[in-house]
Amino acid sequence: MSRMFLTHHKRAVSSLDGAWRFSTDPQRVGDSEAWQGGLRSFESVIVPSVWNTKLGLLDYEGVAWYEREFYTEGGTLRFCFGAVMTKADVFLDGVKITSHYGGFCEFYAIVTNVSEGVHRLTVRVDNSFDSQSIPMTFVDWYHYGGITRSVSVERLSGLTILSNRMEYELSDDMTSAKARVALELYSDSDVTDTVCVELLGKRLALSVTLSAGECREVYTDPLDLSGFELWSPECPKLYELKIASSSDDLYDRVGFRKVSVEDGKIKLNGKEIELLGVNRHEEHPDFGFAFPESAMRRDIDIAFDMGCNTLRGSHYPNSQTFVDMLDEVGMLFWSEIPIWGCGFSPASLADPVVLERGAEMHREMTKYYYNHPSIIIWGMHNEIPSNKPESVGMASSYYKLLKERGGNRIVTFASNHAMDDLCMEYCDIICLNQYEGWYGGSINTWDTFIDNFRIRRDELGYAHKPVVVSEFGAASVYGHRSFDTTRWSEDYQAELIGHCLELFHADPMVVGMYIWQFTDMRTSLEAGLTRARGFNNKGVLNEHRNPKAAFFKAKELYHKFKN
Ligand code: ADA
Repeated sequence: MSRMFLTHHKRAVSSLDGAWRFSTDPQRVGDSEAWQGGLRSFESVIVPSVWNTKLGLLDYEGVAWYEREFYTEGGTLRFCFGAVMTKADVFLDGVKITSHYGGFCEFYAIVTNVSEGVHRLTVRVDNSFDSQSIPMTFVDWYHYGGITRSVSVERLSGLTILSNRMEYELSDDMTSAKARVALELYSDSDVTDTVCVELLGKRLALSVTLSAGECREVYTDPLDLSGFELWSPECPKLYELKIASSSDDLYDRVGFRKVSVEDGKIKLNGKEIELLGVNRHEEHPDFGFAFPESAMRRDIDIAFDMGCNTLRGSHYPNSQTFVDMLDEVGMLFWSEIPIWGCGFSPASLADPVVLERGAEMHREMTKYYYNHPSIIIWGMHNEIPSNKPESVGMASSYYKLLKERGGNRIVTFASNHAMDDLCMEYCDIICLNQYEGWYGGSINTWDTFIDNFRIRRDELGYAHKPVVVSEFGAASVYGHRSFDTTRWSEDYQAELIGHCLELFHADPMVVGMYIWQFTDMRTSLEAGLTRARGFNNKGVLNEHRNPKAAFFKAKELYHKFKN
């Protein structure tokens, strides 16, 4: 996978990015005609990309096939996909080797006894949406499709380290830690080998025996660590974690920090912190979800310039590369899965297929993103009908799952039912999406809203739960200026955002704010009917990252709040 550092020194990794053959399958005849045996007609595309950026395919939704050849010296191969939007069936030389559901997380397939020579890899991609898909049919972003993140093939032999998770507990004075590393190990043959783990100059060795084809999780003994610097936004100190067997290795980066909710405040490393943030989609109209890495870095620089100390990855896991960058620069992150609930009926909320798909996405997110110190918040879901009794099962089960698997993180969800939400038991902080002054009310009704919510929160017995306003904002068309601060003007948006930021900052109940949103972005055909240009225009930047008046307002205030 594409990361900001080399994850393997010994393991042979070959990129499969670049030109692939491609064919849409609007009639869905590929299965009956066995296209996995070879595409009959095709054009070329570049992987990673979304197919929608090909001329003529902007609104194509459905099935498409990808194939390419590659050469291997043979043996045991691991095919790694960064993300495929949304359902992938993968074939090697016409034989299915794996299927995966969910467009924003990595997955892999291991195949043994591959012969030396040239082989064909085929991927059937399906990005159709329905009442059981996650996301569902109706969302406020664009339904891109394709192989959107990098693909690679690795050659494995002997004891292989598939993944790791560093669990740690800091001492009270936060100068030492007890850490242990969970290792997911695999071997293609019967093997007994020693796995060495190195962290901060300490080294542990454990002997492991696996039988051919076995995949197992083992824990190292506890490592007593001292002398490290804490990871924080001011000093984002990262340490290399090296894991090696005699035939394989895995490198990762870890950081030590503590996030907690105490006395109605969020604390990082024991110090109160105010979250000054913005919601960001990993989307660009020229690239869709296949967001270029250089542009990621530029977005982070822009967010820093704006004065943000946090981003919300609305509304799905962002690429590992992006989160690596956040770890490096000390930007705090909220990561969530693409349950975007406006389209959810109460029946869907309780649908076992939907529940399990969401649970699996949470398991994947916590598995692959566990070691990132920048992630301080896991988001369970966004704007599900959490005022309906059917939502309680989803909220309570995801809360439990994330608390059990998510490490030291705040677990929450974004509610648009401030006054009648039934799920607020299942969050460490209360997060509200509210659009006073846009979908209803006015700029001035924000004050009443906050006061009313305080009364409700206290009546519910949640006075200890701090509040973050996870979404608020107004749309503006870039370049549309007005003396009268009318809606859709940059001036109205700047005034509303300025008012909200001052209000939230001054209120002791509110410990954080995430403006909706970082940039304008293309939205779905359905949502686009009510959105100028078919874009959600609530960005403080336009889609090309040109700043609107609201950007400068937020910049002025965020920098003021920090000083
Ligand atoms: C919701 C939703 C966002 C966006 C926003 C808006 O709160 O979570 O994804 O759709 O509304 O612009 O209306």
